[in-house]
Amino acid sequence: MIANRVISKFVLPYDTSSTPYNNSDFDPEVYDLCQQELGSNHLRVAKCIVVGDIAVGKTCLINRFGYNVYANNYKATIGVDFDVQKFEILNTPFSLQIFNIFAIETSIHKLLYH
Ligand SMILES: Nc1nc2c(ncn2[C@@H]2O[C@H](COP(=O)(O)OP(=O)(O)OP(=O)(O)O)[C@@H](O)[C@H]2O)c(=O)[nH]1
Ligand SMILES: [Mg+2]
Repeated sequence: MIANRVISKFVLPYDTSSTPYNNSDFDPEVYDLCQQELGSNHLRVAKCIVVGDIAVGKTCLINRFGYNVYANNYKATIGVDFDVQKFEILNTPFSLQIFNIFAIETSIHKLLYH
């Protein structure tokens, strides 16, 4: 597992004025749940859907986050791109599923948003 995907202490925001969250540590409930999960093979899954206007940088953001790469050439996403990143938080493994959805308004958007 990539070292920076192992999160053993709460990650504070880079700039506190740009986030509505002011937590300074994991919720006690998170500590309890992670403690209960220790030693189990159960894989937790979190999901994230990235949406936004055409060519605002959704795909670039995901590629930077997941693979630390950036490409200058624009290739429009067609349909839905799907990525999985594995993490370990407080010794509990989990997968983050990232759905990268193309921007052109189509029936699939209407289906997803309405
Ligand atoms: N200057 C600058 N350009 C960026 C940045 N992020 C992305 N781009 C450029 O913007 C263009 C579009 O980026 P994408 O990530 O493909 O955009 P997208 O939102 O996925 O576009 P769709 O898939 O069509 O919805 C590309 O040419 C990128 O190189 C940024 O932070 N700064
Ligand atoms: Mg894209």
